Amino acid sequence: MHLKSAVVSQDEWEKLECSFTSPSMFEIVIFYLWGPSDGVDLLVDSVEIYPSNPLEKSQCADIDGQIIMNPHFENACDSIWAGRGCKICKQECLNDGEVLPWSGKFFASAIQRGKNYYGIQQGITGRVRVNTMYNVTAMVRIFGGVCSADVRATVWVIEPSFPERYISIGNVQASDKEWRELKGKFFIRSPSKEFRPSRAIIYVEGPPQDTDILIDSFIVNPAEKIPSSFLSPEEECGEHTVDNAITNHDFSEGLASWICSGSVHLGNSNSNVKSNSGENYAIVLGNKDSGQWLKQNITAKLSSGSFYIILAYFRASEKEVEVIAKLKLKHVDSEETSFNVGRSIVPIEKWEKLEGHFFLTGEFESVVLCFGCYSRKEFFVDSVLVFSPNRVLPFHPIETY
Ligand SMILES: [Ca+2]
Ligand SMILES: [Ca+2]
Repeated sequence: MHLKSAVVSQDEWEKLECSFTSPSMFEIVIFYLWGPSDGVDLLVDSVEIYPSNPLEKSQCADIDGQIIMNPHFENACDSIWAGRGCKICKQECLNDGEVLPWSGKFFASAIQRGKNYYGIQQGITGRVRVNTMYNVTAMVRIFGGVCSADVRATVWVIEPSFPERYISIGNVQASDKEWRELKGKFFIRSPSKEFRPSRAIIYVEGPPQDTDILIDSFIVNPAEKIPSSFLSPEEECGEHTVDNAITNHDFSEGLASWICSGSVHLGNSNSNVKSNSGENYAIVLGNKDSGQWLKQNITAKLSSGSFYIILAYFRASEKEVEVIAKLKLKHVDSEETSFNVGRSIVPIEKWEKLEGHFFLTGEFESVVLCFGCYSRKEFFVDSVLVFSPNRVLPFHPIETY
């Protein structure tokens, strides 16, 4: 969809203003600016996109990192909060004034719920930040059906080329007699800031079907940021100890615990390449046959239903090398499968970090992590880390189900 174009110069900033109607159904919408010919830099200072109805503009602003729009259900914005498999209504009171809002004039109710996981939801794609801890406080209640039931809040995250994740925020035993506070936290773990979810939805569900969920407010605020050093192997293996699934991750015990069926040998800092950690690193020669790559069997260290992050440092011996991280996975009663879990083009002059991730489901027999490249080029490996963010954040276990 072409929006508008303008002739701009290098002398001054030019304002480009236009409007568009968003399609009613969409998976992903990408906004982009382009135009100048090759070799000419395009400078962009600020971009604002908001609904043309001025009432809604303030609700869309990211005030103090607030990611929920209409958090108190006081505005009539049907498209912001939506039913998840059921209908939602805006209410002033229920049962002749027996149920009144906890605050303000209105609350919402999710009605005609056919399943216990039906409820109320809001899309937070684009507003939610990764690697940021969010605090959640919601006032909830139930109506009709049972007099007490568990109400849960969850974030559903979809990322490119990655299985969807359900991150549990928290739950509360809700009552039909009073409003109760649902408190929780959530954190969308990502290997890097650039790696953003293509879709994120926050939702509330839980009680038996036909019991209405009432919700008066849903507040989400950023809590504490995880320092970026958190993702660096040196830091993590030092101060914040993570549960590294890799044994002898820095090659300090030579090649112990590593499977070296191809051409693998040990290098050390006495040569002209200084190791990335400790004294040693591995030197691997690429091979078309990935069976000949550097491997480690990590089956015993992993558990099903968990998300894992891989971090490792690589460096090329001569020219730059495309290094690939593969996982060879054998499930019970099925053939071994292998898939790429990370990839990086590494230079000769410095150690380059490779970041990857994978998700394990089902009952597996063996999991082997492999590093290699398909051409007969030589590269160095050091400081290998495979960990589950669940275990790094004991104060907020990420549940995946
Ligand atoms: Ca309210
Ligand atoms: Ca080392």
